[in-house]
Amino acid sequence: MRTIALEEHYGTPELLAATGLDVSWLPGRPDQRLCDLGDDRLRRMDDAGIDVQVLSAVTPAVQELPADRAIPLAQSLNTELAESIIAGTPDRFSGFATLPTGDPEAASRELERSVRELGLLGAMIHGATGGVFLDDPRYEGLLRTAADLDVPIYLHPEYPTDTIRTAYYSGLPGSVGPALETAGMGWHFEIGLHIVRMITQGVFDRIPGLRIIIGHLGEGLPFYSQRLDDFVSALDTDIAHPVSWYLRNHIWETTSGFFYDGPFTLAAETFGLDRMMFSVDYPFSDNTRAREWFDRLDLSETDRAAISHSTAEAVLGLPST
Ligand code: GRE
Ligand code: ZN
Repeated sequence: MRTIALEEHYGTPELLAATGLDVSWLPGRPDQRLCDLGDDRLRRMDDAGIDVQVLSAVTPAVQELPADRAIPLAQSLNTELAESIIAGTPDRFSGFATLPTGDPEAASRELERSVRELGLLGAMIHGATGGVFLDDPRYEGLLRTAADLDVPIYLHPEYPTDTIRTAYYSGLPGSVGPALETAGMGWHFEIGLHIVRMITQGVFDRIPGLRIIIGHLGEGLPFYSQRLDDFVSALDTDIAHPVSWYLRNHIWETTSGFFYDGPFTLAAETFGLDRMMFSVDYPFSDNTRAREWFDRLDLSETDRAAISHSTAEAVLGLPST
């Protein structure tokens, strides 16, 4: 069965040099696989029966660079992604654009160029840029551009600001702080909160065509959905629906990095099985582990095909297979 994976990261030496990103401390040494877009990556995809990776630049991509560096770097990354990486292996790779979100107007123009001229499938945005969330009015134009182009935004975690880091993650042994502020826990809470901020600020009421994808089986939101409806929706917001309605109508979610039956079942119940899509989170998670877990899930063939490829084809505007 065809399998498309949507949260699959890559780096380039130029990007890593510009951001100074060091992920060599992580278990499994993902740094050794990040920049490979050739035989090793393809062999690991083949071993796990993954047909297509939708590639995205590793967090935080260019988002924390000053605009005069972020804009040209985003442009060159997107052009290289489309014209050499994807063009060289179009049946195996697609991609999400990298956006210089520190300059929202430039980000909007780059999204338009990436979709219209380069054929990228949408964009990945990594959390808050310099602590500014997407519900800030300055991002309304960028989000409208995504809706007008009819492409999704994949909202992925990014490193916390220094204020958050000091308040929540300091004073812990060894690399516990760096692990907890990122994939160990903090990242997931931050993206869950980010989505609820967007919902309660009326972003989806104002931009009904906006489609957001999140990873990690819904970034904790399934667990908090009833609580959000009980408390947040009841407060004096101007939003048209309970919080959970927006989860079931504007948000899609992937299995990236979360290969557990219980959270999967809860996510499917909260969002709807028809909004769930297979992903790995390569190279930070293992293709084969994701595949073996997915194959063991108790699903009808129709639901398995939907999660494996057909929902992604619809969300990404790919031909259905
Ligand atoms: C990611 O998905 O970007 C990621 C990292 C570091 C650790 C885990 C992880 O960048 O999933
Ligand atoms: Zn990821």
